[in-house]
Amino acid sequence: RALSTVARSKLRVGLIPGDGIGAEVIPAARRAIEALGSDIPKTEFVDLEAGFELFARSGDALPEETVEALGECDCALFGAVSSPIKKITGYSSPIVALRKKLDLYANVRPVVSVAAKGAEDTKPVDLVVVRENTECLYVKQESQTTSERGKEARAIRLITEYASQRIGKMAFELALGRPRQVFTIIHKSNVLSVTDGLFRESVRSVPRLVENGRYDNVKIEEQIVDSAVYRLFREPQIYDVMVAPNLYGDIISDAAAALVGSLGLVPSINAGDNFVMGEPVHGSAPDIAGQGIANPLASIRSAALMLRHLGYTSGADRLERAVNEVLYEAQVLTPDMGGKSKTQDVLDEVIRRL
Ligand code: GGG
Repeated sequence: RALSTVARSKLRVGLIPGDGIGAEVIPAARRAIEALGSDIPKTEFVDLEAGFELFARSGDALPEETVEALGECDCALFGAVSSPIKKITGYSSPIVALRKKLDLYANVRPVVSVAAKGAEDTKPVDLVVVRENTECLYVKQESQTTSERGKEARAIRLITEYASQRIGKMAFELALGRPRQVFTIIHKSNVLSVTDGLFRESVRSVPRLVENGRYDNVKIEEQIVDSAVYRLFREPQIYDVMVAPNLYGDIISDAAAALVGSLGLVPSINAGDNFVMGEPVHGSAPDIAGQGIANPLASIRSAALMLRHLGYTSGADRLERAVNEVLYEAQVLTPDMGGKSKTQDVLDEVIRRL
């Protein structure tokens, strides 16, 4: 469900590289957008800050100026954030907060394989994970107490009918635009019958809430999350649109990236009714940050998804086609794909093929 294509004389894009390799891949995506020329309106980029590195410097991971400035933008690109695994007083994940503040309730993550020239694609993958982006365990209401047996930690998992129905609707709309129109609800309601049960029922109720049998041709299936992961690795071709609560969607989409060669290839958008933010699925990759070898393709694809969501189809098509050609030729690839090329080389190759 693309945002309405209002006639824009200028496209204002917020850029939030975040941490680690975010500072390498987001500038690459910017260059790729700039190279589109007249396929999109004249673009203005707004550099914005957020992330753990910013928190370490300033004590604030998500400055109010960043949130306010995004309010003046048409869309944004977010790189990555590296939250520490231990609780740090005063720190909270800026990407989780941004998704909530901007009500970007859907994280849409297409996972598509592109076989290299001459290679046989034995397990072609073309699926999209639609991850609910505002609830589940990511409400981050955790607490710790002590009993006679020692420390006890608890987390609240929030699932609402409202959020489950709206993510369901977004996923059904996506399914309508895909050739196979297979729709799989991922849950664990055999164990979590209240929370996952509500997610499952709410998503299932969506076709009854829309008029004229709009989703009548969509084939609705469902799968318990653990068996879904098993089948994803055995027979990924069975999946088309997978809709999942926040945590399962996060894990499934990272795992599915293993089927298409690299996490460095998988893009996403965080989409709400009024704003869209592209974001590569990969994290900040501190092990390779600063070496100039991060794969820019997930960020360039995220830029394409963002433009498509805004209605700039020809620009999005050109970016996606150029990325797919680079993958098909398989000559200029970063080390995560088994190549020896640098971020800059891959970017140059994409731009050359635009
Ligand atoms: N671009 C995705 C990303 O940054 N992933 C790492 C992640 O999930 N971070 C969550 C966090 O650190 O808050």
